[in-house]
Amino acid sequence: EAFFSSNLPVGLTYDDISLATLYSEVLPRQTNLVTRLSKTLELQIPVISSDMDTVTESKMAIQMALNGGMGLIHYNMSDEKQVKEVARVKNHIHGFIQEPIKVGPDQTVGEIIERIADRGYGFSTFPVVDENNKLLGLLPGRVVKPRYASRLVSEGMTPRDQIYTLLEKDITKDPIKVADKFFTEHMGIHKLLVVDDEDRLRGLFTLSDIERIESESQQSVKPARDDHFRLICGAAIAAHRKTDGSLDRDRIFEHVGKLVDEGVDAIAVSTAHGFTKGVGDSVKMIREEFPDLTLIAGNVTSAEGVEYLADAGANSVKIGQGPGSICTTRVVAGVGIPQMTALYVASIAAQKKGVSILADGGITKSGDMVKALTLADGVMCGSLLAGCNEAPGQIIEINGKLYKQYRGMGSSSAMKEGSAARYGHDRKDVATKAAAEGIEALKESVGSLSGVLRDLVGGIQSGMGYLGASDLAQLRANARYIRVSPAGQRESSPHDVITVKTSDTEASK
Ligand code: RVP
Repeated sequence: EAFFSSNLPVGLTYDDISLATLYSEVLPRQTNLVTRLSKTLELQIPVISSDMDTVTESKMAIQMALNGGMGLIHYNMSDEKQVKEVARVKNHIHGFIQEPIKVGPDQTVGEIIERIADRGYGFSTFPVVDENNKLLGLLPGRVVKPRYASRLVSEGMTPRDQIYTLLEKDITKDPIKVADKFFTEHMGIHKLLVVDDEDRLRGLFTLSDIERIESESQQSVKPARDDHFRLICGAAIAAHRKTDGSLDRDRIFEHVGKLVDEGVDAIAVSTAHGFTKGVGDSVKMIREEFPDLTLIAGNVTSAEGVEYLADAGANSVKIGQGPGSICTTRVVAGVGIPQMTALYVASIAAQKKGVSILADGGITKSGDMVKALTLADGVMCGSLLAGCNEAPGQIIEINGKLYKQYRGMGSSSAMKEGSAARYGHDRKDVATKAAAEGIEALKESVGSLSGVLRDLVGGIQSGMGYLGASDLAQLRANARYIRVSPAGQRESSPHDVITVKTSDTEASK
């Protein structure tokens, strides 16, 4: 009956609606974009880069965090490689480094050079400690050279009695200020080690970090950092299965455990269909073993799906089935819900359960972000970021134009490399019968991520200004939606003119 009386629920997406303006005293630049995904995870801007193999590896995740957001490292690689990618982000930049990378006196300089390349360290000076973590010296960058590869660390290090140190108990109040004063007083010194009463290494400061922190405090958007002042980083995992199809508990624990050891800030159990026993059970298992870890899970597009994953222990649920620019799930499988409607039903369930939600896929401009953020706590982007220099892959030139590859994780080529699990298949399926749910595409090369994010964030701030919202909670509270007619949609983009200059980036279309 409902079917014929056109009482079927309506599915609306970003372009189907517009936001009504409200009286405002808020200037866009005064808005605060901080968002919270769990009790422990806060981002400075509500933007996350997708866990896709043409979007997020360590380079992208580092820049996302430096710009206040978070990258979710994809899982189309071995567990070990992914752990290393996370380590690269967590080691990238430091204030007071509480667990500094150290070396032993009996290692060769060659071994240290190899480790630097392997882990992607951006520094080459290391404290030297004995097996009890007692400070023996400092290996200066100027001796970490291939020429000395066969020499021992102990031969090249500056000995203990010639190194400046501070006592841990003397820096408890305002460590950054103490370090800043020290570097001003000691011209030419770039590393300051911190030790305990027994001369065991407890941490270190570097001059460049202290200077960066000072310049950051003057920027409007701050980097997303953890309690130890390291950049925030997330990683996606599959619901690992054994060959008989049952969940591989040991592998899940081992994989997550290693990521946690590296300091990962969020784990996402990331699949195309999250309202499933496999995803629910994986989340439950991880929650029991890692009670304090921020867990993201998905994807779902129903209230029941959100509640199911929240009950399993997820802190944040990814919403989106079929909206992605490279996604063919709706074409191939005939399922999915347009994104604004999906977010709406999900947001009600999320509020009830006290979890956050992420709007994943289908975002093509900053206006879509503003609309999504009236219902979600963050947005997840693939297509908007895949053309950035920091996305994996080379820039390709075609007829004088520059592009980067962008492919769906459900495309057959990506599934062959490991993402089949996300779509409920295994590698054997892919070789024979799995239907691809994604395509391979190109994105125009758009330069550095910070430029792209600046435009996107600027757009979000403008939207908030129009709605009189000084923070994201107010944006959610103030939103009033207008359904846009087809003529209204035409009116919404530039029309009836000959375009001379398009906007500088797609973001501000
Ligand atoms: P978009 O930003 O519109 O490019 O969408 C990116 C999102 O699309 C991802 O975060 C993911 O949820 C989804 N995706 C990734 N691969 C595929 C696919 O092959 N179908 N879909």
